[in-house]
Amino acid sequence: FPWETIREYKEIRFLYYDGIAMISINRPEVHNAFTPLTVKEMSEAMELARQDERVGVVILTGEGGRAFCSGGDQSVRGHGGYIGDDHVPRLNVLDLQKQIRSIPKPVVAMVAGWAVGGGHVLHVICDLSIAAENARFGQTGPKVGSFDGGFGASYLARVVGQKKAREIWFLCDQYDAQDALSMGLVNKVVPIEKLEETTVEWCRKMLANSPIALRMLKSAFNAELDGQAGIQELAGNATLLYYLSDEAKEGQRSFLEKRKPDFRKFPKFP
Ligand code: 1HA
Repeated sequence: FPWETIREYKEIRFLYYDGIAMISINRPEVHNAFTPLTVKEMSEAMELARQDERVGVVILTGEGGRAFCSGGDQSVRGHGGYIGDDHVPRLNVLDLQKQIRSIPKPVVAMVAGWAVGGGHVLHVICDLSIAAENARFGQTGPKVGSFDGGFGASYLARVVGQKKAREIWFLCDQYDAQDALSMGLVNKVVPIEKLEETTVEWCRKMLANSPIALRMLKSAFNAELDGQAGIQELAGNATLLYYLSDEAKEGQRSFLEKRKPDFRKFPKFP
């Protein structure tokens, strides 16, 4: 597909094609492990994708065909977090996780090769995951001295169930694409040559559907799990829809025209 670069970055690629934004981690030599800079760039790209009215769906992936993402770069892990040029320890991938969850557009993980550790959590949080046959999944935290007890544990358990989620974290085993499909961890498995084509096809199906319906559904799926923050998202969408109505516009107009609002003419639905 003729992807165009939206913005140049050091550690990611950020591309656009036909309603789809693609954020791709570009550190294949370390299986797309992320540094604080990688995550900062991904966060900025995610925000740009959110603001860009051309974009209806976001693909998250990694370069090279051998890895989606291998989690935090252990070579820059320091005292209290992952350390960048400013010498400050950070766990900024947690903020990116929240962005993936709250962007009101579907985010699709396109997974070839390794999705492990914090990289596995990223695909778990995406709305959909499409895997190549060479995909390998797992959590490694308890092996390398880390854990993600946030979405990485609780949302994983919502996806695959409590027993399986505890197995994944406690044993740190690796799972192939078929294992992942059978536990509901991915939506589809395809040969690697078909990975991008299939992912774009799925994106196109979503792009052909009502964007507000998709937006409402994403926030509705989140609302049950995300407490007040989830309800805030859903309610924000309700406000958006209300602002589109004549009834809400009458309130605004009456204020600006310094008169009493006339809400009597609006229907009182059963
Ligand atoms: O848990 C968290 C967090 C929790 C809370 C809040 C924030 C968090 C943020 C991050 C994380 C984490 O991600 S912790 C988990 C970190 N990741 C890992 O433990 C996975 C480490 N990698 C591996 O176990 C293996 O590389 C592999 C199973 C994915 C692939 O093995 P393979 O095919 O044998 O390749 P390998 O030779 O190991 O890797 C190729 C190169 O990539 C190696 O470098 P080279 O020897 O060629 O110089 C390898 O060191 C490098 N590499 C792979 N993964 C990482 C990495 N370098 C740094 N960090 C990595 N994560």
